[in-house]
Amino acid sequence: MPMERTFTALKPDAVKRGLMGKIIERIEDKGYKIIGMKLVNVSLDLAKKHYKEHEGKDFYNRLIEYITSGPVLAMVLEGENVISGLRHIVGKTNPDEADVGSIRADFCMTKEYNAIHASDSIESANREIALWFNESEICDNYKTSLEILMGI
Ligand code: FUP
Repeated sequence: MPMERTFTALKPDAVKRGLMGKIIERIEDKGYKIIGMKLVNVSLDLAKKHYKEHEGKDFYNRLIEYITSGPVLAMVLEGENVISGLRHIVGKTNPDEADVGSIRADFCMTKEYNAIHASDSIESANREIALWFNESEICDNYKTSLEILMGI
């Protein structure tokens, strides 16, 4: 099983609704290790770079307006297959289509305000981690109890 890193961000609706603790609890309960975490007022420049693949789409302007409308809790996670595993926990973009038990199904009503972003591939994860975090902000100098149990 490959040990991976991914980027995830709790969006302004999750921060403003007081859902940060509940969502972080799901991440920690799964066993993923949080190695970076900060509350960010997203600049227009960062928003455009983060969502560059969506430039030109009909929802793009609203998406940029929304992600810059309040703080975002940015995180870097580490774990076995964390990229696809976290996407599974997050659920499909549209909360109506997300599996019950996923974050988006349980906490969200619309795909515009869907609480959380999670990188969708190794390439995206590497790009997004480098975009949002400096190397000095990564705290991977500790072991979780699960890592100790697994002897890794
Ligand atoms: P996801 O990978 O599930 O976060 O979804 P996408 O990368 O496809 O889309 C990024 C964000 O764009 C979504 F979280 C919400 C927004 N979006 C819309 O507002 N309308 C759409 O039809 C699709 C995406």
